Parts: sequence; C-alpha cells; structure tokens
Amino acid sequence: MNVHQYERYWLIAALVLIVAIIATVTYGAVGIGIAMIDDSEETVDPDALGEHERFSETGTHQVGENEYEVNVIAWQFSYEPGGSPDPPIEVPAGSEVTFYVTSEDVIHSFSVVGTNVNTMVIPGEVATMTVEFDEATEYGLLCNEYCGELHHDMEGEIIVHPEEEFDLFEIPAVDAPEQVDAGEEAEITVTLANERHQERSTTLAFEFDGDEQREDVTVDGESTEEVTFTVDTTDLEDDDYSWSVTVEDGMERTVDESGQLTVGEPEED
Ligand SMILES: [Cu+2]
Repeated sequence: MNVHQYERYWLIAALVLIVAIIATVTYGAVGIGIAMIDDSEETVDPDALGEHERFSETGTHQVGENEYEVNVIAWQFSYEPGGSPDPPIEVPAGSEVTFYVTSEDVIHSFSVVGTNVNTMVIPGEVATMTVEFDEATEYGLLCNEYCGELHHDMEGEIIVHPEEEFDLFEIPAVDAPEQVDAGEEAEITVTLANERHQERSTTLAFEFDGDEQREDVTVDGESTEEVTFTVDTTDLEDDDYSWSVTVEDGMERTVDESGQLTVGEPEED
C-alpha cells in the first residue's frame, strides 16, 4: 500500500502527540508527588479523635534529629493547632516536617499559602505531607474547600522559628499544697519537660501574691527537671492566694500552670 509522504508525516505527528499526552498525564499523576487521600492507610474515627493515639496529642513533636511531626485537626472553622483559639503551628527552620491532618466534621483543606502544600482534609482519613522548612519565616494557612457559612474565616498560621530559638517545653506536673498554716513554708515543685531531643535552657517565672521568683533551668533532651519554689507565709494574713508558673521559652508561646494556696484555716462554707 502506498501512503503519501505528507500523510505519513501527519501520522507520525499524531502518534507523537498521543504519546506526549499520555506521558504528561502520567507524570502529573505520579511523577510530582501528588496523591489522592485514600483509606488504604490509617483511618480514624472523627468522633473519637480525643482518644486517638496521634490526634489526642495535636501539635508539634520531634521524632528525629531534625525531623518533626505535626498533628492537626481541622474543624468548622479553624485548625487545632494553627488557627484561633489555638496557637499557631510552630516548627524550627532547617527541619523536615510531616503534617498529619484530619477533620472532625466536614471536608476542609489544609493549604499553606505561597507553597505547593495543599491537601483536602476528609473526616475519617489522614492527609499526610512532608515539607522541608529551610528558613525562619511565617506562612498563612487557608481552607480551600467550602465548608460552611464561616468558611471565609477559616485560616491559620505556621511560624518557622530560627532553630536555636525553638523550644518544646511542657509542664506535666506541679506538686503544690492546697493549704498551709500561717507562718509555715509552702513548697511548690514544678516538673519541666523538654520534649526536644537537644538540651535546652529556659527561665521559670513563679508568681505568688504579686511577688516573682525566677529560676534558670537547663533540661537534657527528652527529659525533665524539677524546680522547687518556696513561699514564706510568715507575713501573710489568713486568706486564699493564687500562684502561677510560666515558662519563658524562646518563642511567644505561653506554657503555664496556676493554682491556689490557702494560708491558715480553710474558710467554712
Ligand atoms: Cu474549611
């Protein structure tokens, strides 16, 4: 069969186009790391996130030298953490961060403004993304899926701190008496946990009845230190006094605990 030369050119051009289209679609689907959320991995019960191993501990956790995991719950109409009333998501620069995001109500999205981090967040499913943050900066967080009447208010923030300023302090326990007799000393022992893998230093500020005591503490990586503050009640009248203890970490995060101390006989109701 004789095929005209021009016809042959057109046949070849059409074949090249078909191959190019298939290659482009395949690359877009699997080559650049875009994935659909599916239930082949972890599924969660959106009504019981408080009991879930991962989502009962929302926030940033260090899992390796420079590796962190951030667990986030999206809800109508904010992110926990990330959006109000929760604090922003905070991670250190020079780190590799894996986000695990789920929803407790309807479909949302987790989109980091100005980056290609953008995923749908589906109740029952866990969206997972690993991102490298090289520099200290701030990113906005947005919901791109219409999720209800206050969808336009659904936003948050990711703060990337300089590595040397990044702390993960917690106060897991405070041992404090509820009552002391007038003239006695009261000892308040604060347990400070450093959840970073590196040794970190900070200052604990203890406030009692308007007086402040400060104590510098250094805590090894992944361990705790106990700091005891002593209150002298000699010059105090019988009354209820409140105390608070605050960790002054390198960030604007406020980690604190507070309580009450009764000096003298507790008042009868
Ligand atoms: Cu939303």
